Amino acid sequence: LSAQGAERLMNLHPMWQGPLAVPGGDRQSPIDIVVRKSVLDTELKPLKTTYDPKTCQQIWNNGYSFLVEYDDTTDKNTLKGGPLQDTFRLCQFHFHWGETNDWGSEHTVDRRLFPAELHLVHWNADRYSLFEEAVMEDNGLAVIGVFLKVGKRHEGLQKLVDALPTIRHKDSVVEFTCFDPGCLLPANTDDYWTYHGSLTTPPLTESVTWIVMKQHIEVSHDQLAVFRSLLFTSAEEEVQKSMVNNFRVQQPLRGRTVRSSFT
Ligand code: SG4
Ligand code: ZN
Repeated sequence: LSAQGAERLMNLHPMWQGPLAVPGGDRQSPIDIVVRKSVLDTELKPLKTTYDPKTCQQIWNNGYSFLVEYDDTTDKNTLKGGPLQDTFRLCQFHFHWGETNDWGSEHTVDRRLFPAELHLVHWNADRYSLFEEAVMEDNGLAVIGVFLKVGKRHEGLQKLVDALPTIRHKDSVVEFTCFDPGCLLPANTDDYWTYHGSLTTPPLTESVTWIVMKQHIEVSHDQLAVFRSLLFTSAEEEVQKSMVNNFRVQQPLRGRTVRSSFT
């Protein structure tokens, strides 16, 4: 899939039509991570995640991806350490994926595409009082990115996959409880790349510290096929569109450094 091809696929989606709240700047995401150019930073700490499955609330098809949302009114789901100075709270996670297994991730590693990518979205609760506020601010968000590869079935993911048929259409929401987001992290979270970037959908604000895991997780082809059975469209629309290729094209690095926690 060429960059132009992907841009064309993306621009067909209504989310990308109309003016953007903030025009693209100098630190946009996603990017290609060039391993040879990433710089080892020995000051980078291991990541510390503490998640409480009981704070999981609902699963939602927002017409672009599906989101699993958490209660973020208290400090029950936190991310600290790694490149971060502050404590960040999980509000939701979601995925991006392709129409086939040949592409779908937003980030790439030495130009290698993965079939899907998980984003665990956290906001800075030390500095801000709401997600909506943090989104607009420097150092407001920290997103963990995890690549998905096709292989054996992922047991943790299956509970989520089983819920997807109930939120097939845009704007459907169902209760979803007791899900540990930590089960979607790779075994090794000590090895990661980090850089300063943006949200990958409008408003594209440059508020994100990206933490991209070196190790991927494995999911089965059938599990990804259920992702692809979701729809971009609501039940009322005449022409139904499969939810696939919901990723943004790569953005220029523009002098930024990608740091790595490992050699
Ligand atoms: C997906 O579109 C989510 O559905 C959005 O969640 C999310 O926006 C957006 O991706 C961008 O997030 O980690 N890929 S990303 O940069 O988290 C936000 C909602 O619209 C603001 C709630
Ligand atoms: Zn995302």
